[in-house]
Formats: sequence, C-alpha cells, structure tokens
Amino acid sequence: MVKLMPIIILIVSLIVGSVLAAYYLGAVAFPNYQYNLGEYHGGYGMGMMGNGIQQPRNKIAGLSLNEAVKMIEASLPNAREFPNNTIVSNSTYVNLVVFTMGAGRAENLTGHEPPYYARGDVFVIGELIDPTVVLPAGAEVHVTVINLDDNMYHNFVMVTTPPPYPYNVMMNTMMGGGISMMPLLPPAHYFTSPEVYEGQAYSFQYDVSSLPEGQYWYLCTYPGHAQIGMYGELVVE
Ligand SMILES: [Cu+2]
Repeated sequence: MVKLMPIIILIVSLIVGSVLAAYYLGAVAFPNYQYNLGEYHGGYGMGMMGNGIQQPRNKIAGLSLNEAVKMIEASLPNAREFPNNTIVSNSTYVNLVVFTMGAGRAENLTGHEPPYYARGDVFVIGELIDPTVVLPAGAEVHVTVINLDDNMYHNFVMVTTPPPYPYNVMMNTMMGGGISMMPLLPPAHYFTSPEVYEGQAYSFQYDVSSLPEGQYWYLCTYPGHAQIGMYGELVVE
C-alpha cells in the first residue's frame, strides 16, 4: 500500500498537468477554439447584420466594416477629449467602443500618432490611439471591442497591473490583476482595400460595473502585444 502513493501522485500530476496544458494551448495557441464560433452570426454579405451590435452578449459576433467604422462616432458620446491623449467621460453609463488594429491603419483613421511606447498594434478609443480613459467611479461600462486588424488576433482586457508587461501577459492576468476577460477576436476580412470599408469584422461585448476609484490599465493578451505597447491607462475617479 505504501508504494502505491507515489504512483497515485504521479497519475494525479499527469492528469492535472494535461488539463492545464490543454487549457493553456486552447487559450494561447488556438484562441478561436476556446470559444464557440458556432454561435457566430455573421456572414460575408453587407448589411446582413442590420444593427450588428444587437447580438447576444458575450459571444463573438460579426458586423460589417461600414458599421464598425460608424461605431467610432457612437463611442463615449458625451466624453471630452484633451490634448494629452486623454478622454474623459462623466456619464454613469459609459458606452466604450474599442477598436484594435495596426498602427498605420490607426493613424490613417484618427489623424493622431500612437504614444511613444506603442511599437506594435494599438487600440483606437474615441478617435484617439491608446488614450488615457477617465471614468467616474461606480459607472456602468458597456464595452464593445471590434477587431479591424486584417491579419492579427486581438482583445481588450482591463487589469490592475501596471506596465511593463511580459511576453505572456495572459498568465499574469489569470493569476490576478485581471478585471475583465474576453476571447481573442479573429482578424477582419477586407474585401478590397483599407480605404473602402467593406467585408466583415468581429466584435465582442461585455459589461464592467462599479469600478472603484483607482488606476487601471487596458491591454491585449495576445502573446507579445502588451509587451511592445498594446496598452493604455484607465483612471476611475
Ligand atoms: Cu493584440
């Protein structure tokens, strides 16, 4: 009986190890398999979605790129932009629309330059690139994330951990410091050219309520993205 214990421990370790490895691979190597893309409602046609944002919550949904670009204006309707790449909302209900894309596309879209630390892909929020977002304490925040990148997966996750970030920020986020989590969104399909917004993008929505006063950050958990500057500051006051 005594000699059985090491064998039992070995077997349990192997099982636990396999489950963790499978989860890790699912989350990092095959992000699109981790979530049910069978629930994907999109299609390649224009206008199939109608108002593409009225999809069931917490599922990856499709919308046309025309609709995606129109949503830039819908983001943070009563917010004020300040010269130091800061956007301030005083609403108790915040409609936060976040776009992810390469820096070049973001510059074309916004006319702004990315912050000095952003050496890779970026977020566009309220027509600014990786802005500092200031929200009132206790606000209900409705987040809509839309990936406009044509060749890369991205997401938008809120954390309490300040930069700099390691290559595998997902592990840190799961260990603590994560406020929100979402799947990585597949790249958008551009039919023609970046100048003509046709085709299909992927979006995801989630709510964050009653954030206490404090300093937070938002980032992309795709390995390496936050490390080279795909992040911004979030201030709740
Ligand atoms: Cu990313």
